Amino acid sequence: MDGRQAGPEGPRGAAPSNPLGLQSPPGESPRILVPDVRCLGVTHSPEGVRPVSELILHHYPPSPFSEKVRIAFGIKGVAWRSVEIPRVPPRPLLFPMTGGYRRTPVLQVGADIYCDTALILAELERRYPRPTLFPEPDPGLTLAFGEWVDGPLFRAAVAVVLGTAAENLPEDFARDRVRIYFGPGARLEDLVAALPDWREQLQGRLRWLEQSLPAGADYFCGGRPGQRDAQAWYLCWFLNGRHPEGRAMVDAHPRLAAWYLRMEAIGHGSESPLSGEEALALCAASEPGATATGVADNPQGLRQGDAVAVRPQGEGGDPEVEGTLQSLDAVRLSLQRRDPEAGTVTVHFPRVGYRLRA
Ligand SMILES: N[C@@H](CCC(=O)N[C@@H](CS)C(=O)NCC(=O)O)C(=O)O
Repeated sequence: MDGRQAGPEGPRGAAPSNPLGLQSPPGESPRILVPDVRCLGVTHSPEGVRPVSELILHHYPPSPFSEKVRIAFGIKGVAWRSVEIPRVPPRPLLFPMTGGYRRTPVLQVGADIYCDTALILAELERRYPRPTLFPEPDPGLTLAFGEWVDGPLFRAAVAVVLGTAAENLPEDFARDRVRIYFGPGARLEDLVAALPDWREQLQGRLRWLEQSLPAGADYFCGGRPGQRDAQAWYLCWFLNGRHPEGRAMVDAHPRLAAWYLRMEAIGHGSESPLSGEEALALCAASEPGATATGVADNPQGLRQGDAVAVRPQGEGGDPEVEGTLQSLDAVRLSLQRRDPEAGTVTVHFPRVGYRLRA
């Protein structure tokens, strides 16, 4: 399987009807349907970008951030390979490729590794432009919406889910997750004690979600699902699956409740399993793809080939990934690494939300 069968030319692909190959639904101006995706580092070509290799997602089924990517695969209708990783490190078959990046999920395409769902979705859009994840004219707002869902909204949901399930959580899992989402000083007992407050924090934001869904529209940006839907979906999916009253919290909002059913029907595209060993061997046998950009002028004065270290911003205790700087611009940064098991790998991160240092 090469990921192409249901890709841009696959059953959900649309015949180009404008210079960017985006299709206009009846009654809508094509101009409005051409999103300015330069902020994603995405350049649409009329032909689209043919995938050179299959999409391999390293994830575990209950992972909410992974669900964001899985539903995006469904929206695009692509074929992908699924590698199931442990819920808690160590991850000895994945870390040789990522250099120790510890968040989930990770997308692998040959010897290119994409970290963070923001970048994974941008890369998916680059490789499979149609149907677009950005049916709206303001993709910057979608990215900012995503940062809000992944930040304050997700943290409130995690607090309510972990706080409610506290007595039944495996200790190492609970300690790990409280640390990465609430910082080094946080304790599960504090989440439990503050549960009534966290519930209100969550409910107030779910109300904002409802108010972001236009009345009469099937999806967040109108008639077609896109990245805003993927963002909102993973959060509601997480609540539904992990909190006894999660579905009721969503269903308390009539527009969200109806939208949830539409999203549920989208599915995950065409998924087939792959072992971690096979994915690592495939990485070792591949060369990273060429990156288009060099290193842009930057306030730290970093240059191509410099030894650098990258980690998510914040106090989650994430380890740094080390490598040599290969490319950098306002959207993404890419490191090259050599590993005895994985070979030469390029590891890509979004620029926003990651701390880069020499
Ligand atoms: N900003 C990251 C956050 C990802 C994240 O926090 N994922 C959770 C799983 S849903 C995680 O990494 N948990 C710890 C782990 O899997 O080791 C992204 O968008 O990919």
